[in-house]
Parts: sequence; structure tokens; C-alpha cells
Amino acid sequence: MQISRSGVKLLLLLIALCPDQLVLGSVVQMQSAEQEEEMGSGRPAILIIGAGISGIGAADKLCQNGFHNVRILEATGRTGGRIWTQKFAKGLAEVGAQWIHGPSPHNPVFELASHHNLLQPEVLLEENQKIDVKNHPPGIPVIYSSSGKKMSPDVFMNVLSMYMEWLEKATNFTKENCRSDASVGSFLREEIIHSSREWDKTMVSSYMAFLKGIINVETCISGTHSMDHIALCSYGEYTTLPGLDCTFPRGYESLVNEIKQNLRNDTVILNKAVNRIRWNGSFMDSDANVYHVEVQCADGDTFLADHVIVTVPLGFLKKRAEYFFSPSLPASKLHAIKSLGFGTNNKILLELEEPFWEPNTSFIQLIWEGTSPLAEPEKDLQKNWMKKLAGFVVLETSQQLGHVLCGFISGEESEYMETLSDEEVLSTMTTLLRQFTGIPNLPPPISMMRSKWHSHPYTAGSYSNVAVGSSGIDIDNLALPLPENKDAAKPLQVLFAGEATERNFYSTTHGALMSGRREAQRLIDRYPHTVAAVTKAKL
Ligand code: 6YU
Repeated sequence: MQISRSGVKLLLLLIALCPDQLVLGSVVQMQSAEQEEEMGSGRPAILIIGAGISGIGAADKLCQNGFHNVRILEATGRTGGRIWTQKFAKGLAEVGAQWIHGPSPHNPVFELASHHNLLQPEVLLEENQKIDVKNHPPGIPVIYSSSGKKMSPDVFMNVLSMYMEWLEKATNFTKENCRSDASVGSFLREEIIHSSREWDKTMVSSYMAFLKGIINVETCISGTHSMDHIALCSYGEYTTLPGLDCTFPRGYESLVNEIKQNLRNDTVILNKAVNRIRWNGSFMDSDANVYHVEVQCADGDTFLADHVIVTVPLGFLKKRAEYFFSPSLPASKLHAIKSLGFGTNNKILLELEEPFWEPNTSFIQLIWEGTSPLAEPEKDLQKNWMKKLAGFVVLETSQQLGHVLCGFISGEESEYMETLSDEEVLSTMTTLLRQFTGIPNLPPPISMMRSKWHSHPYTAGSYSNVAVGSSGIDIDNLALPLPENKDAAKPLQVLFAGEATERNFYSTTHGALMSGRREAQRLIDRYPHTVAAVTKAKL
């Protein structure tokens, strides 16, 4: 279809009334910023790559501020990204994000979820919003050891409180008082060695095994293979929000679905994997409109835009950044992508016919006797991968799910687990549960579901961390828009959002949502006329 230049004004008027973008052949043309500004409507063509909560959140904010020429290109066949609810057992279970970490007024996920009535009433109680669990499983764990004994948590209470103090201490380092190669793991080891000199000799081996188990939990929280990979100097920059972590009774995806309601039906284009983003160019459509960015997709489609917000996970960028952008990214960004961490934390969900745990148990901690955080890590993955399993969260029975345990496992052992068949994982889990409960004929789980985030082609891991060799500055560098030069003639061509771009809230859904809104705001500030028009229209 060819459109004459004289028809453009009429066409733009039609688009203003019916703001669908034009599709001409395989090139999807969006209105150019200059043309829009000439028309005084201030509506640039904006593409968002990725329909996770950062992408959906950015689109929502843009649309609410009068930007209607917004499209999201999503590689997979679903929205939500690492928010992924699936049917399991007698209800719903989360493959990715599970909790709102810190549900309190400064958490935008909590704000949205409560606004849309997605949470249980007790979550909204003021006293719940004041509790600070610092991302750790709340409550006292029920502890089972590898010799099949259930152990009293009282035995470990003093070690647990020492551990929490060490972690708190680890958050007080800054680059002024710590070596840049120091890790949280090495710091914890020093504290353990120092403190263990005072321990009752008969308890040393149990305490060490307990601490090894707790550190396995910590690697899941930080999304890393080992705490030796986590930079000590930046550890305190991650900010926890107050509030007793909570879940979504209708699934985490209910939040994504609510945000999507505000978007036009055709905003999200699924199964549209982006292969390459060409920026700093002059790309012309058949009406001689010029755009600075061209987005090439795996299926051959090409999209032209004034601004692109990239929200793909850091894991994907680690694999593809060099080819993904043309011209290639500046050195500071490539350094950030390479040096920041993006580790694996997987779930193994098990449905049991009958619970072996007491009612009101929230977390089952596993202790492998004879292990120690001071010993060299086990090398033989085939034989030892299951020893990295941090424990099981007992999923809430209030959700009528049945009797479901959610195991968490991080790092290389988790990535190895992804390579095994369901039968192998199920059989290992059955053996493990029998060994730890001391019930040799415990029936095997009736069903199992597990995540495979490392092998996911568009995620390649679970979430980001600040690894040794990187710092919060890398997160800020990753978040900077392109071109870098603020005075460039064509500013804000490629913007970056996604959890890994939020210096204080990386690795979380609220960090991701904040990042999407942050980049939307950057564009809103660039087009004050659009906002002014919307405000006027609302009055
Ligand atoms: C939280 C929690 N949580 C467990 C597990 C995981 C994560 N998180 P997305 O990936 O969502 O979207 C990008 C899209 O881009 C995606 O759809 C892709 O398909 C698409 N894409 C990629 N390439 C493309 C291409 N080429 N073309 C087109 N599209 C493309 N967060 O708040 N509570 O309980 C958990 C958990 C197993 C895997 C989590 C949790 C992390 C969040 O899920 C995640 O940050 C956001 O969903 C990301 O959204 P997004 O939009 O940025 O990307 C001190 C210190 C410690 C630091 N850590 C403490 C926090 C611990 C985090 N909690 C973890 C715990 C669990 C259980």
C-alpha cells in the first residue's frame, strides 16, 4: 500500500482518532516524532522490547500520559516474563516471582495490587506493613537433618541471630571501607571462624552444618552460585522495604493482567522476538518519514520508531549484547553487562498426598550433617547437586492448593538439575524426603513441576546481583539511555529498563516496575506538550 505525501495529514488525523499504527508490508511504520510535533500532537512512536512487568508498566504509564503510539514486542507467547503463574496441584503456583517483597506504601507493586483488590485483607493491616523480614523466609524454620532427625530450632536460635547480625554488618560496607574484590562469602567466613572459637565444642559440627544450610538459602535470595560471587562493598545498596512478604491468591499474573486492562488490545505483539536494534540512523518509511531506530525481528519483520525501551533480562544481554545493538553499545554498558551478576534460582514444586509436616509450618530447612561453610564446595554435580537444595517453603493451604512444597535451589547445581529428566528429579526428591524425614516408605510426590530459568532462551537465569568486579555504578550505567551525549541531536533513541537497572531494588518485581515507569517518565519529560494536552483534556 502506498500513501501519497498529501494524504499524510488526513491519515494522521485518522490515526489521532483511531490510534492504531500503520502496517505497510513487513515494515511497521509508526508516526515520526518530528511530524507529530509539527502537528502539535506530541505523540512519538515508541517501541518496548519485552512484556514483563517493566515493559507493561512503562506502556501503562506512557498511555496514561497521552502517548498512544506505543507497542510492545514480546519474544514468547505470553506476557508477564518472570511473573508466571501456572496451574499446579489443586490450584495455582508460581514458576517465577512468588512474593511481594516488602508490601508497604513505597512499594509500587503493593500499591497496584491493593488498588486492584488482589491481596488478602490481612496483608493490608498496618502492623503487617511495618514488619521487616529482609527478604528471608518469615517465621522459625522446621529443621530436618540428613540422618532423618527433626531438630529443635531452639538449638540454632543463637547461631541464627549471630548470622543475621553478620548480614546486617555486611550491609554497612561501602567502597570507602572495603576492598573492591571482597565478597559477602569471604566476609561471612571470617565472621564464622572468629565466632566459632567461642562455641561449645560439642556443637561446632551441627552449627557449621546449619550455617551451610542457611547460606544455601542466601544464595537463592541473592540469585547466585556462591556468596563468594557477591560484592561486599555494594551489598548495602540493595534496599529492603518494610512489610510482611505476601502472595497473590489469584496468582502473580493477576497483577500483570490488571495493568494490561489499561492498554489497547493490540499494544502487545506476542511471538515477536527481536534480533537486532539499529540506532543512530535515519530510516525512512514509504512516506519519507524519518526515524532514528529500526528494530529487526527474528521473523523478518522490521519496525521503525523514535524511541525504543529495552527491557530484556540481563541474562539475555549477557548472551547477545554484542550483536543485538548496531552500532554496538558503549564500553561502559558492555562492562556493566559483563560484570554484573545474573544467577539461577529454580523452584521444584512437589505435591504430596498427605503432609508429613505439622500445620502452620512455613519453611522446612534441610541440614546436611558433616557439611560446613568453611569446607571446599562439593565438585561432583551428578552425585551432589541435591545438597544445594536450600529447603522447602510450605505453600499456603488457604489457597486450596493441596499439600505442596516449593523447594529452592541456586547456582550450578540448579543449572545441572535443569538438564535432568522429570523422572530423575522426582526420584531424587523422593529419596531426599525419605532420608530427611526418616520415613523410609514416605509415598513419592503425586506431581512435580520445576522451573528451568537458566535454559530459558529469553531470560538465561533468574535475576541480577552485584557481583565481585561490579558495583552499583554499573547498574546506573546500564540504565543510561543512548546516545550517551545529552546534547545529541537525536536524544533518547534507546532507553533501558528491567529489574537489573534499578540500583536499590534490582532482582525484584517492584524494582522492575519502578524501572519501566522511570523510563516512561524520561520520555514524558521529553514531550511536555503531550502531558499538557492530556491534563487539559482531563480538566
Ligand atoms: C520478587 C519474588 N522471586 C523467583 C524466580 C525468578 C524471579 N523474582 P522479565 O524477564 O519479566 O521481562 C522481560 C521480557 O523480555 C520477557 O517476557 C522476555 O521474554 C522478553 N524478551 C527477552 N528477549 C527478548 C527479545 N529478544 N525480543 C522480545 N522480547 C524479549 N521478585 O519481587 N519477588 O518472590 C521473586 C523470583 C524463580 C525467576 C523472581 C522475584 C524476580 C522477578 O520475577 C523479576 O525481577 C521481575 O519479574 C523482572 O521483570 P522484568 O520486566 O525486568 O523482566 C541483599 C540483596 C539481595 C538481592 N536480592 C533480594 C531479592 C530476592 C528476589 N526474590 C526472589 C524470590 C523469588 C521467589
